[in-house]
Amino acid sequence: MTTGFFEGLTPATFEGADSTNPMAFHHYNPDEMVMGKSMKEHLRFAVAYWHSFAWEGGDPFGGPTFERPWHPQDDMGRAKMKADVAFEMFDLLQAPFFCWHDADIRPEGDTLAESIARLDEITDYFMAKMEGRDIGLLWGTANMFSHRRWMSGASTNPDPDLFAYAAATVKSCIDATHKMGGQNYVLWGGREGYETLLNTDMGRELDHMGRFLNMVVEYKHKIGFKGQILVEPKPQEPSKHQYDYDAATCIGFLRKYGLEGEVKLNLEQGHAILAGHSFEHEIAVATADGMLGSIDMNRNDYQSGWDTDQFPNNVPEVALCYYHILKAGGLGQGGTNFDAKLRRQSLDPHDLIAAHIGGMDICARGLKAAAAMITDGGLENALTKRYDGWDAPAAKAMLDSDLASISADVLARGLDPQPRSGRQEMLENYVSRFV
Ligand code: XUL
Ligand code: CO
Repeated sequence: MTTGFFEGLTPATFEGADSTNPMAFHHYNPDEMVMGKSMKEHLRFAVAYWHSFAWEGGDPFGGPTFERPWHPQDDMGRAKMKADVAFEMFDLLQAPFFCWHDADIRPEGDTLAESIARLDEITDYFMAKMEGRDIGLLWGTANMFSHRRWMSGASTNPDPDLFAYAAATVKSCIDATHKMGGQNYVLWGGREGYETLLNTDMGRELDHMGRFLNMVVEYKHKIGFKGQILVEPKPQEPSKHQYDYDAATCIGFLRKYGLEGEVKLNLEQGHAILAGHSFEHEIAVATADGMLGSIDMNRNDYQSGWDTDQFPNNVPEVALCYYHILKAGGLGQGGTNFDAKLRRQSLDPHDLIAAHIGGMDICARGLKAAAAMITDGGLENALTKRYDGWDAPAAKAMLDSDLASISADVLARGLDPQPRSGRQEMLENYVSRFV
């Protein structure tokens, strides 16, 4: 028996690019092989519980617009109804993964003990539903930003009791993720930052955050959790400044606290844009250091300047992201999480399904374009050519030399280097042949 929420809808199937059925896949064909792996294995799509089921459609100017039968979300019966609907949606999309925050899936208890007991109960309920279904948990995480207790941060809070509360909260979420066979555990520090430096001891807060993350890693090993620990960069929103500003900042932070071999990055398109980067820039920064863990695929509205978390719709952008991901060997234990939400006027259950179908199709097109560029080798050949001077033994040896010797050699040879074209437009034209 179903809840009836998605009445009239049947599981989306691949109908090909010529189909006009808005509830079918036109490009995402889970079993289609791309560079030796199925699309399903490459993309590892996940549905984000918070946007799809917990968000009620409010914005800074107005309250909820969605009226779902599981609202208000303050009782376990309705949490289970929400889970029933969520799994019906996973079936309709053939989604291989989902992701949650504790706060999305269980109502807050009167005490932490009650909140944890509820988390345990709802994750058991999930596991019963996962039995016999081809779906896994891509990642779990703790929401340590919505409740007022977190307003001054979690691990960076000036009050040690909050650090303790955060430690207990994260422990419960790692336990639940581990129990569900989760592939990753994510920490996004929504309030790990500051509103004003006037009341902030930044050095101390960073040390506390570094120690906290080390505790997370120690606990992971203690319980034998095999998932990756990931941090998610974002420069601001909700805090004025967040410590996990962007990929490069996070990598520096992880190195400073000895975590570079233990923690990787969950990169999000919208966060890259807020930091003044492109998404492929963030992916390239991470892959250059072997730090890519997983991605949150969405898009920001380029005019509003907010983290609007819309479903992706830009094939050329998405293609370049998957190009860098494929070049680095793929997503591994990570995946493509739709950290994306409907617009608040998109009220209907159909909208929720269509949004995901569209996002999955865009990613499939991006993946296929990326694979075609890799197979063709045009960009790689251009790179090889651009750096080919470095193949010469004398050029390589220079890296082990010193400034004075290099200078003597330059003067002796009367070197007068001539600039060469970067060929940017030709390369952009090349990419547009594939997207
Ligand atoms: C917020 C955001 C979060 C994280 C998980 O911008 O991206 O949803 O992905 O806490
Ligand atoms: Co995210």
